[in-house]
Amino acid sequence: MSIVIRGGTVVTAEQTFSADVYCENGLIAAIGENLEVPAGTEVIDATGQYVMPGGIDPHTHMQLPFMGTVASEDFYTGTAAGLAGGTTSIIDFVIPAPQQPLMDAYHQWRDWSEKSAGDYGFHVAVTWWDESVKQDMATLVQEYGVNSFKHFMAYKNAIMADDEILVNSFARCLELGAMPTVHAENGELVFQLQKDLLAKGITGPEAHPLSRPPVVEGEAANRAIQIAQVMQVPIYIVHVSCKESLEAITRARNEGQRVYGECLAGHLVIDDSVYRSEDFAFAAAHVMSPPFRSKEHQAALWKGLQGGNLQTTATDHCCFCAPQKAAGKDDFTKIPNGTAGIEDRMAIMWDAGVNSGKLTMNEFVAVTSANSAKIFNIYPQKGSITTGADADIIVWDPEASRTISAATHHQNIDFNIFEGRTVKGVPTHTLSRGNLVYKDGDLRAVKGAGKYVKRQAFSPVFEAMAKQSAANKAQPVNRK
Ligand code: DUC
Ligand code: ZN
Ligand code: ZN
Repeated sequence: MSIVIRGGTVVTAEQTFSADVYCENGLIAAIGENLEVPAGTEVIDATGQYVMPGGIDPHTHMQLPFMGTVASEDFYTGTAAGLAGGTTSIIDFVIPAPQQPLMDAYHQWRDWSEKSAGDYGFHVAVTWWDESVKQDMATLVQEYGVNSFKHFMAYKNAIMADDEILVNSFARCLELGAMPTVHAENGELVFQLQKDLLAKGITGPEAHPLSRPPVVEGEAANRAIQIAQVMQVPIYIVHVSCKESLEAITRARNEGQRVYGECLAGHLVIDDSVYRSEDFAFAAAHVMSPPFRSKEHQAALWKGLQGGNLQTTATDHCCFCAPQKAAGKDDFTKIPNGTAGIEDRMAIMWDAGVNSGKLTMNEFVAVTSANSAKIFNIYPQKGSITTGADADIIVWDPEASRTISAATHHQNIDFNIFEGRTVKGVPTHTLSRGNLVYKDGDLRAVKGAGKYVKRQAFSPVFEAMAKQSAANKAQPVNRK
């Protein structure tokens, strides 16, 4: 199948230029003005539109078993919703139960993800530690193309990684050339604060942000970063939601440490007033961790993106419907944590970022695809418009508008945290590996068409860090 996108303006993280883009056999085969293409090639007219890399969402949880239930969005519905919104690849999370062999969990998730409509890969969580975990990490990296491992510093008595696990796992990541990532919240503090709030009779969703204040996130981010510094390993902090953790990242980066930060579209535009709604269902629908923060933190996150201290945007897409959220009617700690966003991230980032002048179009591409591809070592296969790259492409109409609503979205959830927001700038076409999977409101996602994306270990940052460590190698003192 071949498609040519004619007359558009190509926007990548580096440059903006007029060109046609010809796609053949799933790849970008040629880029140039007035391209000559074989007869029978399908033509997309992109006049007045931007042609950009498909979005990469580096943080999703499709059909995650979590907090006594299972996320309602599966790999098909979730990746299909992503395609409708211009996201063509995801990196989801394999989360082994404590004591579950990593390989068992990995195969379980691979099985579930077979039905994906868009491309996908996995970070694998390290939720416990022994020699078998260490061995499985090597197998995952060397045979299965996993190059990142996740550590939950929260969720005590469940999947929380303590400092011993962090240190062991970070050291193993370094040996394997894999990126350690962390969910940074001090799980012990969250646990104690939850108990205190319940004891005081504050049992509703308004207690959720009180149990996870910014300092709890900042402490964990700082600790993880400092452990990574001692271990001389790079680190990626997922869903940075507040000034405190951004400051920890910024401080470390200013010292030359290789620290990366991700923020969520939701954290950039929604504030914590949602938890004080008198409508339980509305407030509970926003329960996710870390929680939405005050506007002051939102402003800081935008500056983090603008200043380059935050490099990626994601969604933490993790859907629970109202009946599932109702499990926490009398106890906020039992509300399953998670919100949706995969379908809306690109439009939110364009509308709130590019339209407001906070981001250039090139920065938009950087934070929605290219930087994730670089950090997780799949660039330029993904995140670029280059000859030979996967033909994951969006054609973007900057003048068209859409009002976001659960009534019209494709996500398998009964609520949309961006409900009623009108965004200007939407995809008119989405190509996934050269297949036209979305066209002007018509979603043509194909179950099982998504491909697993293997990611090589030892991204360039590991080489740079190895050179620096070699120069600083500790030497014993020769005593007579
Ligand atoms: N936070 C959520 O809100 N949901 C899933 C896991 C997480 O860390
Ligand atoms: Zn998390
Ligand atoms: Zn998550």
